[in-house]
Amino acid sequence: MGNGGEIGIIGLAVMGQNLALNFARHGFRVCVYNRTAERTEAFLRDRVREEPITPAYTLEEFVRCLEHPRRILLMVQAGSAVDQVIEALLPLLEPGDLVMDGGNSHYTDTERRMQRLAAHGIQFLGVGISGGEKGALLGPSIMPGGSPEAYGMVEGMLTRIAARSEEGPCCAYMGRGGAGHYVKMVHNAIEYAFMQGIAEAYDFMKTALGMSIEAIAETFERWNEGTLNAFLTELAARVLRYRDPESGDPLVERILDRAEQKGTGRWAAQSALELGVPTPTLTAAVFARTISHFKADRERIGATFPWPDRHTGPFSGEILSDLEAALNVVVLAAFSQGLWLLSEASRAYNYGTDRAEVLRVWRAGCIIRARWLGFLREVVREDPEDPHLLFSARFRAELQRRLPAAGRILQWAFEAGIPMPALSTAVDYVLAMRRSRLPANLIQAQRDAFGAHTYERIDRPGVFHTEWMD
Ligand code: NBP
Repeated sequence: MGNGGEIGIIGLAVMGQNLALNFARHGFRVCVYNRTAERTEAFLRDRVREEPITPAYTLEEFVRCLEHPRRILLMVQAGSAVDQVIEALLPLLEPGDLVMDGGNSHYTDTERRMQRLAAHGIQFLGVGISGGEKGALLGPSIMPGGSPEAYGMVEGMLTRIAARSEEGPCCAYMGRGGAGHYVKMVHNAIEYAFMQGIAEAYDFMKTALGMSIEAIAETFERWNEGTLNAFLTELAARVLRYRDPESGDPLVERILDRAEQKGTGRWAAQSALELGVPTPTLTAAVFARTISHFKADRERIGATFPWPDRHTGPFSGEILSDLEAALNVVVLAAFSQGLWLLSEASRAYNYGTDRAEVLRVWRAGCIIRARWLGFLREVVREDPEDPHLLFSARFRAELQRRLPAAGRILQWAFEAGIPMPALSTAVDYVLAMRRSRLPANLIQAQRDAFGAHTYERIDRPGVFHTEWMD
């Protein structure tokens, strides 16, 4: 141990700056480097005060600034930038050094980079970080994956800067290889579904019930006091309450209805398809954003496709509690699907991911932090090997008592012309998973009839083919 930096951060956009300040405010000596020197200078000038942060303006200087073995966190744009920085760093590093990628990298890229660096004796961790810029500064949720030895080199530091819940620091080892980035990807997919569910509830209140934006905000605030207590529920209310300084109207009503995405939700859907794990609600949330992009097409089609668009009622006073129950169904289905996907990925890729630890790490600091997480963790701990939350009687009971309300909301939504893809897939998912016999027998018969694909029978073992057209 010397006076060198205990951690080096490359990339000083919003996340890198805030993480550097977070480490430094916890007493760690930090060295920072950014490709464009002006950004480093602006950071030091505008944000660094007493914190032990040392700038470097070349990679050579940066590497010299760090004590051995070096611990370096990359916070650059996901994609080719990560490879470029790694290639530039590689000749400057020594065996035993550790590089971490804290961006939203694809888990297969992480595995590839891990192998590339391992060939040079350099450790690599793929570190999922959630919480946005505020979380990075005040305490994010941190999901590191890679070798246990590499994690051991930074465990103390990462747990110090992480958010804390009543269950401890929101940082834990997520497993081998690309597990950290895989868990972060699933986190983001659940985030997509949760946000889509919230957007559908808002649409229902606005379009079917004709509620004012204020009344909708109030409803989310009330829901935030109950089982839907979550960062995203609270955020929805806050965003709805914000008024456009120019017009005085709720700003949300002036925002173009085209939702962007950076890829993690799509990657999760692709991975689910590859692994054969049904994640219809997570995937529906990705497609909902995709459909939102076709604004001009929607306007053109809608102009000649009349529908009531506003329910004529009468609504019972129970409708908002039905809607609250329906959003709970979306949230529970999203977690159920995400955790199933994690279970299968851990098995297929040999991650060794402990899903109870994942849920503990998601308790605070991250975007999907929610009251349900404590309950979900208990359910997973009942039988950690079970891929399905649906195998738990307690979990099923929570869904079952809300399903009729969710069904009523879907009926009303249909009449009012409101698409609710997150809710309808959530309900379908539960209905399909509780059904011992699905109509897949007819699909098998047709496949055999047109393509001789064969089928199995329920009354005797074997593989069969029939000449159906005779
Ligand atoms: P950005 O994703 O906007 O990346 C900007 C940084 O990447 C700058 O420091 C830039 O340097 C650097 N960079 C680029 Br672009 N190309 C480079 C290259 N070829 N070589 C070296 N540096 C390069 O920053 P961010 O929003 O802070 O996010 C960082 C990572 O964290 C991303 O992977 C992001 O997905 C992830 N993340 C972000 C959030 C969030 O809320 N923003 C939350 C969780 C995770 P320059 O100054 O020289 O252009």
